[in-house]
Amino acid sequence: MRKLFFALLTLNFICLFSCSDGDIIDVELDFDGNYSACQGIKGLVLYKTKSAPSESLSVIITSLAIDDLLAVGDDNTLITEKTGTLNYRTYSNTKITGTDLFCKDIPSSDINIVNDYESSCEATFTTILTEDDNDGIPAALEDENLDGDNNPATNPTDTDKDGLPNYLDEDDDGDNVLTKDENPDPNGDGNLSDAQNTDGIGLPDYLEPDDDGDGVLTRDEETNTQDQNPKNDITNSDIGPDYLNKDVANTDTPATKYRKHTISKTYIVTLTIKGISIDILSQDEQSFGTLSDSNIGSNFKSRTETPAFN
Ligand SMILES: [Ca+2]
Ligand SMILES: [Ca+2]
Ligand SMILES: [Ca+2]
Ligand SMILES: [Ca+2]
Repeated sequence: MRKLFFALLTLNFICLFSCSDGDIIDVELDFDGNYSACQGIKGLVLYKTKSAPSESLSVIITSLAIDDLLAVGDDNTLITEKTGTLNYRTYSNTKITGTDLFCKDIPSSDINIVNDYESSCEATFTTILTEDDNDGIPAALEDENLDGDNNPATNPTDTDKDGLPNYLDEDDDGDNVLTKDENPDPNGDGNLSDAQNTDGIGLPDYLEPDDDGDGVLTRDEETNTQDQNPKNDITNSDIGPDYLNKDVANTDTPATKYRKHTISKTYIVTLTIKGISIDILSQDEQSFGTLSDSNIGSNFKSRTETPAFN
C-alpha cells in the first residue's frame, strides 16, 4: 500500500512539472460566452461568473456608460476602446451571483473572496445594431430591388413611399393593415409564393393597397371606426372586414394618417480584453463574449415611427 501511495505521489509530481510552465501552474479561464453589465459606483462593470468552483471575471471602466456603447453611427456599428481594470476572483461560497457581487453599492457580507488578482487591461467593444419590422418576412426577402448585394439596407424598396423601407416597414403597402395580418407567408416556410391575394389578380395583399379590388383603397374602408385600422370595420360578418369585401365600397371615410409603426432594435456588443498581466493566468488576452441584453433599457429595444402620410 505504501508503495502504491509513493508511486501515485511520484506520478503527481511528474505531471505537475511536465504540465506547467516553470514552477507555476497556469490557470486557464473557463467562463461561458456571455457577459453582463451594470453601472457600479466606480464605473461601468462588465462581468461574468461561474460555479464549481465559484469564480468571477470583471472589468471596471470609469467614465463609460452603457448608453455610450449603443451610440452607433449611420452604418449601425461602433468600435469603443477603453483602458480598464480587470479582476479575476475566486470564492469559497458555493453559489455567487453577479448582481450581488458587482451591482450593489454595498455587496453582501456573506461573500468570501479567497483570491483577488488584478491587472490593467485594454478593452475593445464592437457594437452592431440590427433593426427589423417583425412583419413575418425575413429582412433579406424584403430587398426587392434585387441589387445583388443581399443587403436590404442598400437601395431598399419602399413600396408605399412613406419613408420607411420595406425591411423596416411593418405595413409595406401603407394600407393600415399590418403586413403580418395580410398573410404574406401562410405556411411559414419562407417562400412567399403562397402569399394571400384576395382579389386574385396582381400583387399579394401585403403589397396591394386595394385588397378586394373594389376601387376603394383598403386604408379608406373605415366604415365604422376611424382609427387607422380597417380590420374592425365589418358590414357583413359572414364575409369579414369591408376591405376584403368587394361588395362594400364605402368612400365616405378616407384615412388621414398612417398608424404608428414599431421597429425592433437588437444590439450585439462583443468585448475583447488585451494586455492582461496576471502571473497565474496563461493568457494575456481574453474574448469576453457577447453582452446579454438584460440590463439594456426598453428604449433601446424598439423605436416607433409615424410615417409621413401620402
Ligand atoms: Ca414603406
Ligand atoms: Ca416590411
Ligand atoms: Ca394590402
Ligand atoms: Ca370593400
